[in-house]
Amino acid sequence: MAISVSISHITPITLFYLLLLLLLSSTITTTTTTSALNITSILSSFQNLTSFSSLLCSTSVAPDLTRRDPVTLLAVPNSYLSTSPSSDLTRRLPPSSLGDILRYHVLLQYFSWSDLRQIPPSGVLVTTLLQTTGRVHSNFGAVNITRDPLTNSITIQSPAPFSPSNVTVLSLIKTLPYNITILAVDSLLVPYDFNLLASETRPPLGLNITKALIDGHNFNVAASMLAASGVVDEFEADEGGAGITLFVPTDDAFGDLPGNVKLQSLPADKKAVVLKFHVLHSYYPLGSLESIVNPVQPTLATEDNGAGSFTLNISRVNGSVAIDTGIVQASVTQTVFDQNPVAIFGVSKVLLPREIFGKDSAGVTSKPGNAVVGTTVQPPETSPSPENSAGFSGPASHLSSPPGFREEITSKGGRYRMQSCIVTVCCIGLVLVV
Ligand SMILES: *[C@@H]1O[C@H](CO)[C@@H](O)[C@H](O)[C@H]1NC(C)=O
Ligand SMILES: *[C@@H]1O[C@H](CO)[C@@H](O)[C@H](O)[C@H]1NC(C)=O
Ligand SMILES: *[C@@H]1O[C@H](CO)[C@@H](O)[C@H](O)[C@H]1NC(C)=O
Ligand SMILES: *[C@@H]1O[C@H](CO)[C@@H](O)[C@H](O)[C@H]1NC(C)=O
Ligand SMILES: *[C@@H]1O[C@H](CO)[C@@H](O)[C@H](O)[C@H]1NC(C)=O
Ligand SMILES: *[C@@H]1O[C@H](CO)[C@@H](O)[C@H](O)[C@H]1NC(C)=O
Ligand SMILES: *[C@@H]1O[C@H](CO)[C@@H](O)[C@H](O)[C@H]1NC(C)=O
Ligand SMILES: CC(=O)N[C@H]1CO[C@H](CO)[C@@H](O)[C@@H]1O
Repeated sequence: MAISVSISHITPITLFYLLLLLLLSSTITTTTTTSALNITSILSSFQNLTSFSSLLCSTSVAPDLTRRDPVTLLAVPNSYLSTSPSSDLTRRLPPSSLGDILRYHVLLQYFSWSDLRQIPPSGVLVTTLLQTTGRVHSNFGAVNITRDPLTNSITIQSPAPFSPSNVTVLSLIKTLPYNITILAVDSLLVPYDFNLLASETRPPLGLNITKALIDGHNFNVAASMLAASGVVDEFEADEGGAGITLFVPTDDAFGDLPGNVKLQSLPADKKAVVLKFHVLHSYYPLGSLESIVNPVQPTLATEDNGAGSFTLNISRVNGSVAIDTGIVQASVTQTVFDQNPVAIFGVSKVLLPREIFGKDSAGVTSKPGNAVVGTTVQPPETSPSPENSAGFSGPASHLSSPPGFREEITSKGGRYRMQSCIVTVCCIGLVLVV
């Protein structure tokens, strides 16, 4: 965005415009960086991490990382990765096992350098991406970070007593507060009791999801929608990697949809987005869902539409797992299928994304007096999408005042909506001044 203003033309109004442009461009920058936490490109500027970076790609762990922040990544520099014991692991293990070991290097918490300096000698327990796969026992997918108070040296190892593998932090490579920190460590860290052989020989499940749903009797509508839209092939392809978790509405749930929700008449691409909104890109057995650390979970629809959108809020309510889309509250009613790496749960309601079915969105034809979907009434989407943040020059079209700030301004992405609200309010002010 090049701004050239000759001095003679600077008037209070021009200044006002400049101020607005500044505000707006800061909004745009933060928005683009949110959706672009690309670990491969961050690591590419470090010559001594090229091998580790290519391992992340060859084991398909890198794409898992774009959907996770905040994270602290334990990276092994080339010189350490090429020597024993790390080199033995990279040479010996198949990509699936190596992928799980690398997931153990992704801590699901942001640590600044000073946070690390304040770690107590008794240590802190931090969950890793490996824990979310359900492929480890108890909390062996977590790490215990300890600091020696005398030398300040930081050691990371499994919380299991007598775990043989440990790593020492060498240096801070990079930190982007409060999303990602990359630390150099002196070796690959092997999770305790990690059954290298088991994941090595884990056969591809090759589950036919449509058939599993038809066999579950209660899921015929979902089964036919999945098969007709073709997304089921995509889900089955995702059975590798970190696995998948599907929430499948019962036939009753489809029957109970309010009359103003025209799910079947959505265009095919939107219908596919709604279906992908029912799937998490990790294997979560019921126990993991019940104790989920991060309630707001990205879905497969998030991957196509950008970080912060199409998320599900998963929590434990009244002893069962509740799923909140912002406009629909559903609960998990049964386990249809659970075999690592695929979990399929029945849910009591169709999970309607507020991005499509929120008030004033295209998916709902609202008739006054008709039943409102869910309980919360959503103001129209005001987050700066590429079209309306870039095209600021055409003022009139985007200057409508939102009826109010969104309720969940603490959630991810909320801050940008807040910012855009401020911009909108400023714009209205400007129009009044002019
Ligand atoms: C990340 O960046 C690399 C190049 O820097 C590119 O090849 C890759 O496709 C990007 N990945 C994503 C998920 O954007
Ligand atoms: C890796 O390279 C970066 C600069 O590119 C440097 O700051 C860092 O100390 C190096 N780390 C190791 C462990 O060699
Ligand atoms: C972490 O390690 C420290 C030092 O070995 C130990 O005292 C502490 O109990 C460990 N914490 C956990 C949760 O395992
Ligand atoms: C880490 O491992 C090394 C070698 O296996 C061992 O000598 C050292 O005591 C371990 N450190 C801790 C803190 O467990
Ligand atoms: C999956 O099962 C359904 C229903 O039994 C069947 O129509 C479909 O052909 C199967 N798909 C594959 C890839 O075998
Ligand atoms: C998620 O849902 C729970 C229970 O409904 C609620 O307490 C919590 O505030 C929600 N969190 C977010 C970020 O929406
Ligand atoms: C939880 O249980 C209480 C009492 O049985 C009930 O009033 C409430 O509506 C339930 N909440 C949800 C979210 O199901
Ligand atoms: C690159 C990135 O994701 N940046 C985000 C880090 O987190 C803060 C909020 O904690 C956001 O404002 C940034 O956009």
